[in-house]
Amino acid sequence: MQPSEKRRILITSALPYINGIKHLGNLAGSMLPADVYARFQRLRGHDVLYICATDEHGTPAELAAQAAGISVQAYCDEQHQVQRGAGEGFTLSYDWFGRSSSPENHRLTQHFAHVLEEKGLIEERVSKQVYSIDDGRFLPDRYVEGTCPHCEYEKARGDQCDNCGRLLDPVDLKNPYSAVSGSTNIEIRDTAHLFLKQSEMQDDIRAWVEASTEWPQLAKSIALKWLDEGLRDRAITRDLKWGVPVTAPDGSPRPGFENKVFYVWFDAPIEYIAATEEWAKATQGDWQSWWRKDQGAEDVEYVQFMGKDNVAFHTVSFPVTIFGSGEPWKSVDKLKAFNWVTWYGGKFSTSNKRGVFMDQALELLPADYWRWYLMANAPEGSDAAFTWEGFQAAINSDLANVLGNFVNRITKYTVSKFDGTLPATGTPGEDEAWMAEELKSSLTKISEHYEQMEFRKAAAETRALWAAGNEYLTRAEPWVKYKNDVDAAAVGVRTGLNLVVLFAIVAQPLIPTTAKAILDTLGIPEENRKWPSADEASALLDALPHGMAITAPPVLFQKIEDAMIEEWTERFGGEN
Ligand code: B3M
Ligand code: ZN
Repeated sequence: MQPSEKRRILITSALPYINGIKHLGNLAGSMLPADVYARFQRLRGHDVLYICATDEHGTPAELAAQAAGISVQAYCDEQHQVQRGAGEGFTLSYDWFGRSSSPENHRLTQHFAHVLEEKGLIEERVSKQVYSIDDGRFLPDRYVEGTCPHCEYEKARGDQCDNCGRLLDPVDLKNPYSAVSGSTNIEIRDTAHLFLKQSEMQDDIRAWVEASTEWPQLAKSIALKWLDEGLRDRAITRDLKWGVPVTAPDGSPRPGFENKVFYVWFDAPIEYIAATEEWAKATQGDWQSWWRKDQGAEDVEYVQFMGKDNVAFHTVSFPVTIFGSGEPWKSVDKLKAFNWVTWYGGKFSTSNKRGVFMDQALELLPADYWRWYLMANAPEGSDAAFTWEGFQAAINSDLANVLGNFVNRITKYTVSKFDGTLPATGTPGEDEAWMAEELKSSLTKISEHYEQMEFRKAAAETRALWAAGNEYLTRAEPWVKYKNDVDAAAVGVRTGLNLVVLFAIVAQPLIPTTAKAILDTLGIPEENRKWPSADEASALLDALPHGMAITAPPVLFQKIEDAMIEEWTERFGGEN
C-alpha cells in the first residue's frame, strides 16, 4: 500500500456504564462491532486507534456503590477491572480502555465548561430540585423515585420511567420518595445549576447533521427527529459529590457549586478525547494528532459505535460541546447505531433470570462462538432476538460444519495421504477457475460490507465463502481422484489448503482466536495474515510454498448438544 492510501481511523464505542457487567445485547450494539471494524481496518494496513473506557460518574454509580456498601471510588476501581477482564475475555482489541474518572477527563471537562461559558453558551440558572429533609441533600436523577406523571407507574426513577420509557424531570414525579432512605419528607427547593444553551446551537447542529452524508440511516433519522423537536437548554451540573467538580477558570471551586459536579452525560463523551490522552501518556503517543484539526487530525476518519438510545447524546449534545467551544476538535464522520438484541423478544434482566451477561457467556463457551452469533445476527435493520435455538443452529452449522469440517477434512487428508506436506504436482483446471471467481466476488463483497459497517452482511458473505470452499471440494473430489490420478488429487488438496488459510484470514475480524489457532498451526507468518486483495484471487489459491509441512489443527468447534441448550434455558431463561 502507498503511504497516501493509508488511512487514519479513530474508533470509539459507547462507554459501558460502570454499574455492573454488560449483557450480550450491550456488547453486540457497541464494543463488539467496533472491535470487528477495528480488526478489519488494521488487517487492511490502516492506522487504527480504538478507544473505549468505563463511564463512571452519575447517580447509578453512587447508588450501586451504596448497595455494595463500599465507597464509590472503590466500587469503580473494582468494576473497572471486572469490565476490563470481560473485554479481554471477548478479545476486544482496544488500544486503550480508560476511565471517565481520570484526571485527564476532569481537566478536559472543566476546560470545555470554561470555554463554553466564555462563548456565552453556559449560564447559571436557578432551578427547582427535589430536596430530602431527612437525608439533608438534594436528590438528583435516580436518587428520587415516585409515580410517573404519564403512566402512573409507581416506581419511576427521577430521570426516566422504566414502564413507559419517557424521560422525566425529578420534580414532576408524584408521591416522590428518596431512593437513599425511602423518606417521603421531601420538598422542592431552588438551587443554581449551569445550563448549556443548546437552543442557540440548533441551526449549526442541524446544518452539520444534514451535511453528514456518511452516517447510516438509523443514526441520521434519530438525530433529525431530535432536531425537529427542537433543542432545549439543559442542566449540566448535579447535586452530587462523585464526579467532575465544577471549578472557576483559575481551578478553584466555583462559588455556590462546592457540592455540585458535572452531569455524567456532559463529561462521558469528553472522555473519548481524555481517554486518548490517557493512552498517549501511557504509550508516548500523540493524542492531539487524533483530535485536534490544527494538530494533524484533519485527515482522521472518526467512526463511532453505539446503541440507538445513545444517538441523541452523540449527534446533538456532544456536538454542542465541541462545536460550541469554537476550538478545532475532530467530530464524528460515521456513526453506526444499533437496535436492540432482545432476549426472546423481551428485555435482558438479571433479577428475572433472563439473558446472558458477558462473564457468564465465557463460562459456557469461548468468545468466538458468541462473537460469531452476535455479528451474524447483528441488530441492524431492526431488533434481533437472541434464542438458544438460533444460537445452537448458527454454531453447529456455520462454525462446526461449514468452517470446522472443511479445515479438518483437508488438513487431516494431507497428513494421511500426502505425508503432511503441501503437494506440488498437478495443474489447476476448471474447478479451480470456478473457485477463483467465487473467491474474488466474496472478497470484494466482504470488504464492501465492512466498509459500510454492515456486519450481518459481512458475516453472511464470510459464511458464503466457506460454503463455496465446501462446494469446490465436492466438485474437485480429490478423495475420488486419488485412486487413479494422484496429481489431479494433489491440485484439489493444494487448493483446499490454500483455502483453509484464506478462510482463517478473512475470519480474523469475527473469530480472531480460532483464526489465529488455524494460522498458527499452519505456521503462517504474521505478515502473510493481512487482508487479501480480490484482484489476486487466482494467485491466492496457490500461494503457500509447495512442500510446506501441514499439521491438522485440533477440532476447532465443539457442537452444541440439545442437553446443553436445555440446561442453559433452565439457567438463563428461554422460550416460555
Ligand atoms: N454509558 C451508555 C449507557 O450506559 C453510556 C454511554 C456513554 S458514551 C459517552 O447506556
Ligand atoms: Zn411512565
